[in-house]
Amino acid sequence: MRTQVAIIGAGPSGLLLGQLLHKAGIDNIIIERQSPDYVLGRIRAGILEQTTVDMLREAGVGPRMDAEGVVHHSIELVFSGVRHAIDVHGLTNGKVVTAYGQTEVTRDLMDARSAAGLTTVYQAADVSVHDFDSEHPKVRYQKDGQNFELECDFIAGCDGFHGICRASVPDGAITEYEKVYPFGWLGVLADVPPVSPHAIVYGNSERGFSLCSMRSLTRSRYYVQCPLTDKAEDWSDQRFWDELRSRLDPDLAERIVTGPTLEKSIAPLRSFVAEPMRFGRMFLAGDAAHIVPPTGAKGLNLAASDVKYLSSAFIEFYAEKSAAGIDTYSQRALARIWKAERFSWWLTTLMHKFPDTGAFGQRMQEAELEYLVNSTAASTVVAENYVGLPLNLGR
Ligand code: RFL
Ligand code: PHB
Repeated sequence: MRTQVAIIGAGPSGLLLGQLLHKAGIDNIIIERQSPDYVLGRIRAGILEQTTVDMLREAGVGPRMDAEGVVHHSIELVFSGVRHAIDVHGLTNGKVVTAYGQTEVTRDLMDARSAAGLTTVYQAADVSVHDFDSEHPKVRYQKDGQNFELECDFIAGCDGFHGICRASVPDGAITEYEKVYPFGWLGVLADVPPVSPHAIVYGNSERGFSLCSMRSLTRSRYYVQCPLTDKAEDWSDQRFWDELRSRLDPDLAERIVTGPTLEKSIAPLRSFVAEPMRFGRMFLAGDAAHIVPPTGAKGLNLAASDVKYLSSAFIEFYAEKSAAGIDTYSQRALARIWKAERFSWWLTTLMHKFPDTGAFGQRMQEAELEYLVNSTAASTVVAENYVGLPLNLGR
């Protein structure tokens, strides 16, 4: 088998890259370890930046997102038991974010891919990448007990944090930066109307962080910070709702509609960057190269911006026979990534209770939050990062 670009991983990065390349007439095959149902069953991101929305439209999967996504003009911060709005739209000359679940983005991209008749090999076992330091890279895998080899011009490593592409790079050719946070997020999904249908609510309280988000006007997504030693089974629905209420302001606590949860899981929080993102003819994109704690809602959006740079680079290579985009991919992508890493780390630090926060640390967080919501300059910093920094950033 042969293709121009072999894509490892059918998460949002791999599927979006595949679609954009296809639109530009570039042949690609996706190799994915899991089944489509498994991929769709992972409840993750919910907030899309305008750049991501624009790219999804460009990839031909705009209509359902435009019909069902909920546009947000502001975010809200709760601290010291009081809620404050940040007018993101007003502070950024009209920019907004859209609530539309990663599951739906993935489903739309999968549907577009199968409608276009493109090949995705699901449930591929023992996937491995070879010869990416030469002009003839190869991907090997097993499917239904048989061995396959895929020859290609380029490999796109879109296989997430635990994938094999980054792990196949020789030691010494890659530098990794990492910070692991001493807590996790317990997230639930419930078919109840969101308590704040027009804003995402981030809460700082002496009991820890909380977040009120949504998937639609009838489906809510809520999170509370929890110890990493907790198990989702430790948390009955009642315990979750009581804990969430205790971290919100009295008005939201009273108005929140509770109900049976459809999903409950705990995610660890991590900041991680691997440099560079290109190794000969293999390129990393999305979670394969970097992780942010979810506080800034940046993970999926960074995956999309990587794919923007990478798809343009491949298009330039095939259409104009120019390697300029390929040669600058890593540098361009990392310039945006580090800024989103900084924002996500800063917002995580500001909003969570750390083991050493103590009463002084709590007061420092509250003082910073108080300053932030009362200063147009500080609110603008939050707003412009939240909607997403421009794609063209210098280093
Ligand atoms: P993914 O989604 O992990 O997909 C990688 C795919 O590669 C496959 N794979 C392999 N395939 C073949 N061979 C192998 N050896 C393979 N190893 C792995 C996997 O099965 C998988 O299908 O990475 P991708 O595409 O880069 O997408 C990244 C996003 O999923 C991630 O950044 C976001 O979900 C992060 N995130 C959020 N991002 C946002 O922009 N906004 C948010 O509001 C937001 N909220 C979140 C989040 C992540 C969360 N969790 C659970 C980590 C909330 C949470 C709770
Ligand atoms: C979500 O809706 O899952 C979500 C929203 C905002 C975040 C993280 C996750 O910062």
